[in-house]
Amino acid sequence: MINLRIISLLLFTCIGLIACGSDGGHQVDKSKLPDKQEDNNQQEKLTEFTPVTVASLKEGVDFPIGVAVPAGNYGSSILLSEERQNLAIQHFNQLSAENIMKMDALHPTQDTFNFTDADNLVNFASNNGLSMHGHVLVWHSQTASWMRSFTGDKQAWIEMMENHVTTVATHFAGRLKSWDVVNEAFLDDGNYRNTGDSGSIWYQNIGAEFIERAFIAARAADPDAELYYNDYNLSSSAAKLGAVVNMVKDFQNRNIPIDGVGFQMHISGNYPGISAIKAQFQKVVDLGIKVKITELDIRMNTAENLDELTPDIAEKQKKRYYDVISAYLTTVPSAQRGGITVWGISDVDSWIIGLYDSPDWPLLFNAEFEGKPALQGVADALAEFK
Ligand code: 9MR
Repeated sequence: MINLRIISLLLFTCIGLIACGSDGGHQVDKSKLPDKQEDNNQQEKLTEFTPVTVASLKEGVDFPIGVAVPAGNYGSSILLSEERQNLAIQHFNQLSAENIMKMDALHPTQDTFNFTDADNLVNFASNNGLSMHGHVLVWHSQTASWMRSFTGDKQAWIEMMENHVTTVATHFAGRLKSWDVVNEAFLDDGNYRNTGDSGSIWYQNIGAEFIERAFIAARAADPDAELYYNDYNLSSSAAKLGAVVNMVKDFQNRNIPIDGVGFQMHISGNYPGISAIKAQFQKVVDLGIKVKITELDIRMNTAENLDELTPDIAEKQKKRYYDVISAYLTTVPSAQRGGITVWGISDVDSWIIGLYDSPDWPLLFNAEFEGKPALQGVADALAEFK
């Protein structure tokens, strides 16, 4: 009873202080203070985009600074676009194929592999001094239709999957720096992706064992490539990253090869928070393997409902890119940096476009292929912490 009284007395006092505004115990008459919030807003309203003076993002950086690019039959193929080629060569030292090294592209029928488009891209990269990150050997999405209708027992499925991994990794052996070996095998709650529309034919037909079998086959086919497990929401979901960490520990105990974890990082302007991102990176750093940001893009129009990118939002995006890159560089020691890849060159190429009702500008270059303030944010963080 007495306790209750004391609690309610405290509560009333607190509510009173909050209502009046409290400054270290003194009551403050808010009406006499300038409206700080409004002042700040007025100060922050930008009428122009802040200048971008980045000569080359990769300059002086000793780890991969990558970008995903379309190739093959995709409309905006880098091999047909001088603007994209120029920016890729000027700013980046690594490429990922956005689509053309996926299962459906490389292995259209059970007995046919089609390496032409991917070879053209890999040759373009090496002719211009860029390394390649392979994306992706085994994924539940963009599988070939013959794979989805494949029938056979568990052993037959294992052989079918291993044949894909072995043939593809052997074909590119010595030409790729690294591979996403398995992509998105876990759900956000930490369970294996299994049934439903976005279920995994690999898990359904082989079980969790498909993951280690893919890593073993990839290592045997290309002993020098770094092998990554790659997934989205790893910087926000403790349950999902927890499952990945447990898998890596299990692999390490049983000598299954794995060199790193790929954090896709399709994120927004305000989520996840920077301290959460750092804490999640740290969990993989603690395993002694590499951390790679594999698919970075930052959506900015999740709440504002804008028609076009304003200087203010561009500035927020610049700070957000700066913060994310800084978080990576201050958390991941040099020896464990697998690098940073953005998922596309120009905003017009982004997979985000068309996904939502409102437009967005998630990347480092605008529709005119000019560097955005976001580019400056990345460059500033690299210069400060690399
Ligand atoms: O950017 C890719 C887009 O062009 C494809 O239509 C899409 C199909 O699933 O895949 C996109 O890339 C994805 C990547 O391969 C894996 N992580 C998520 C990426 C964005 O969806």
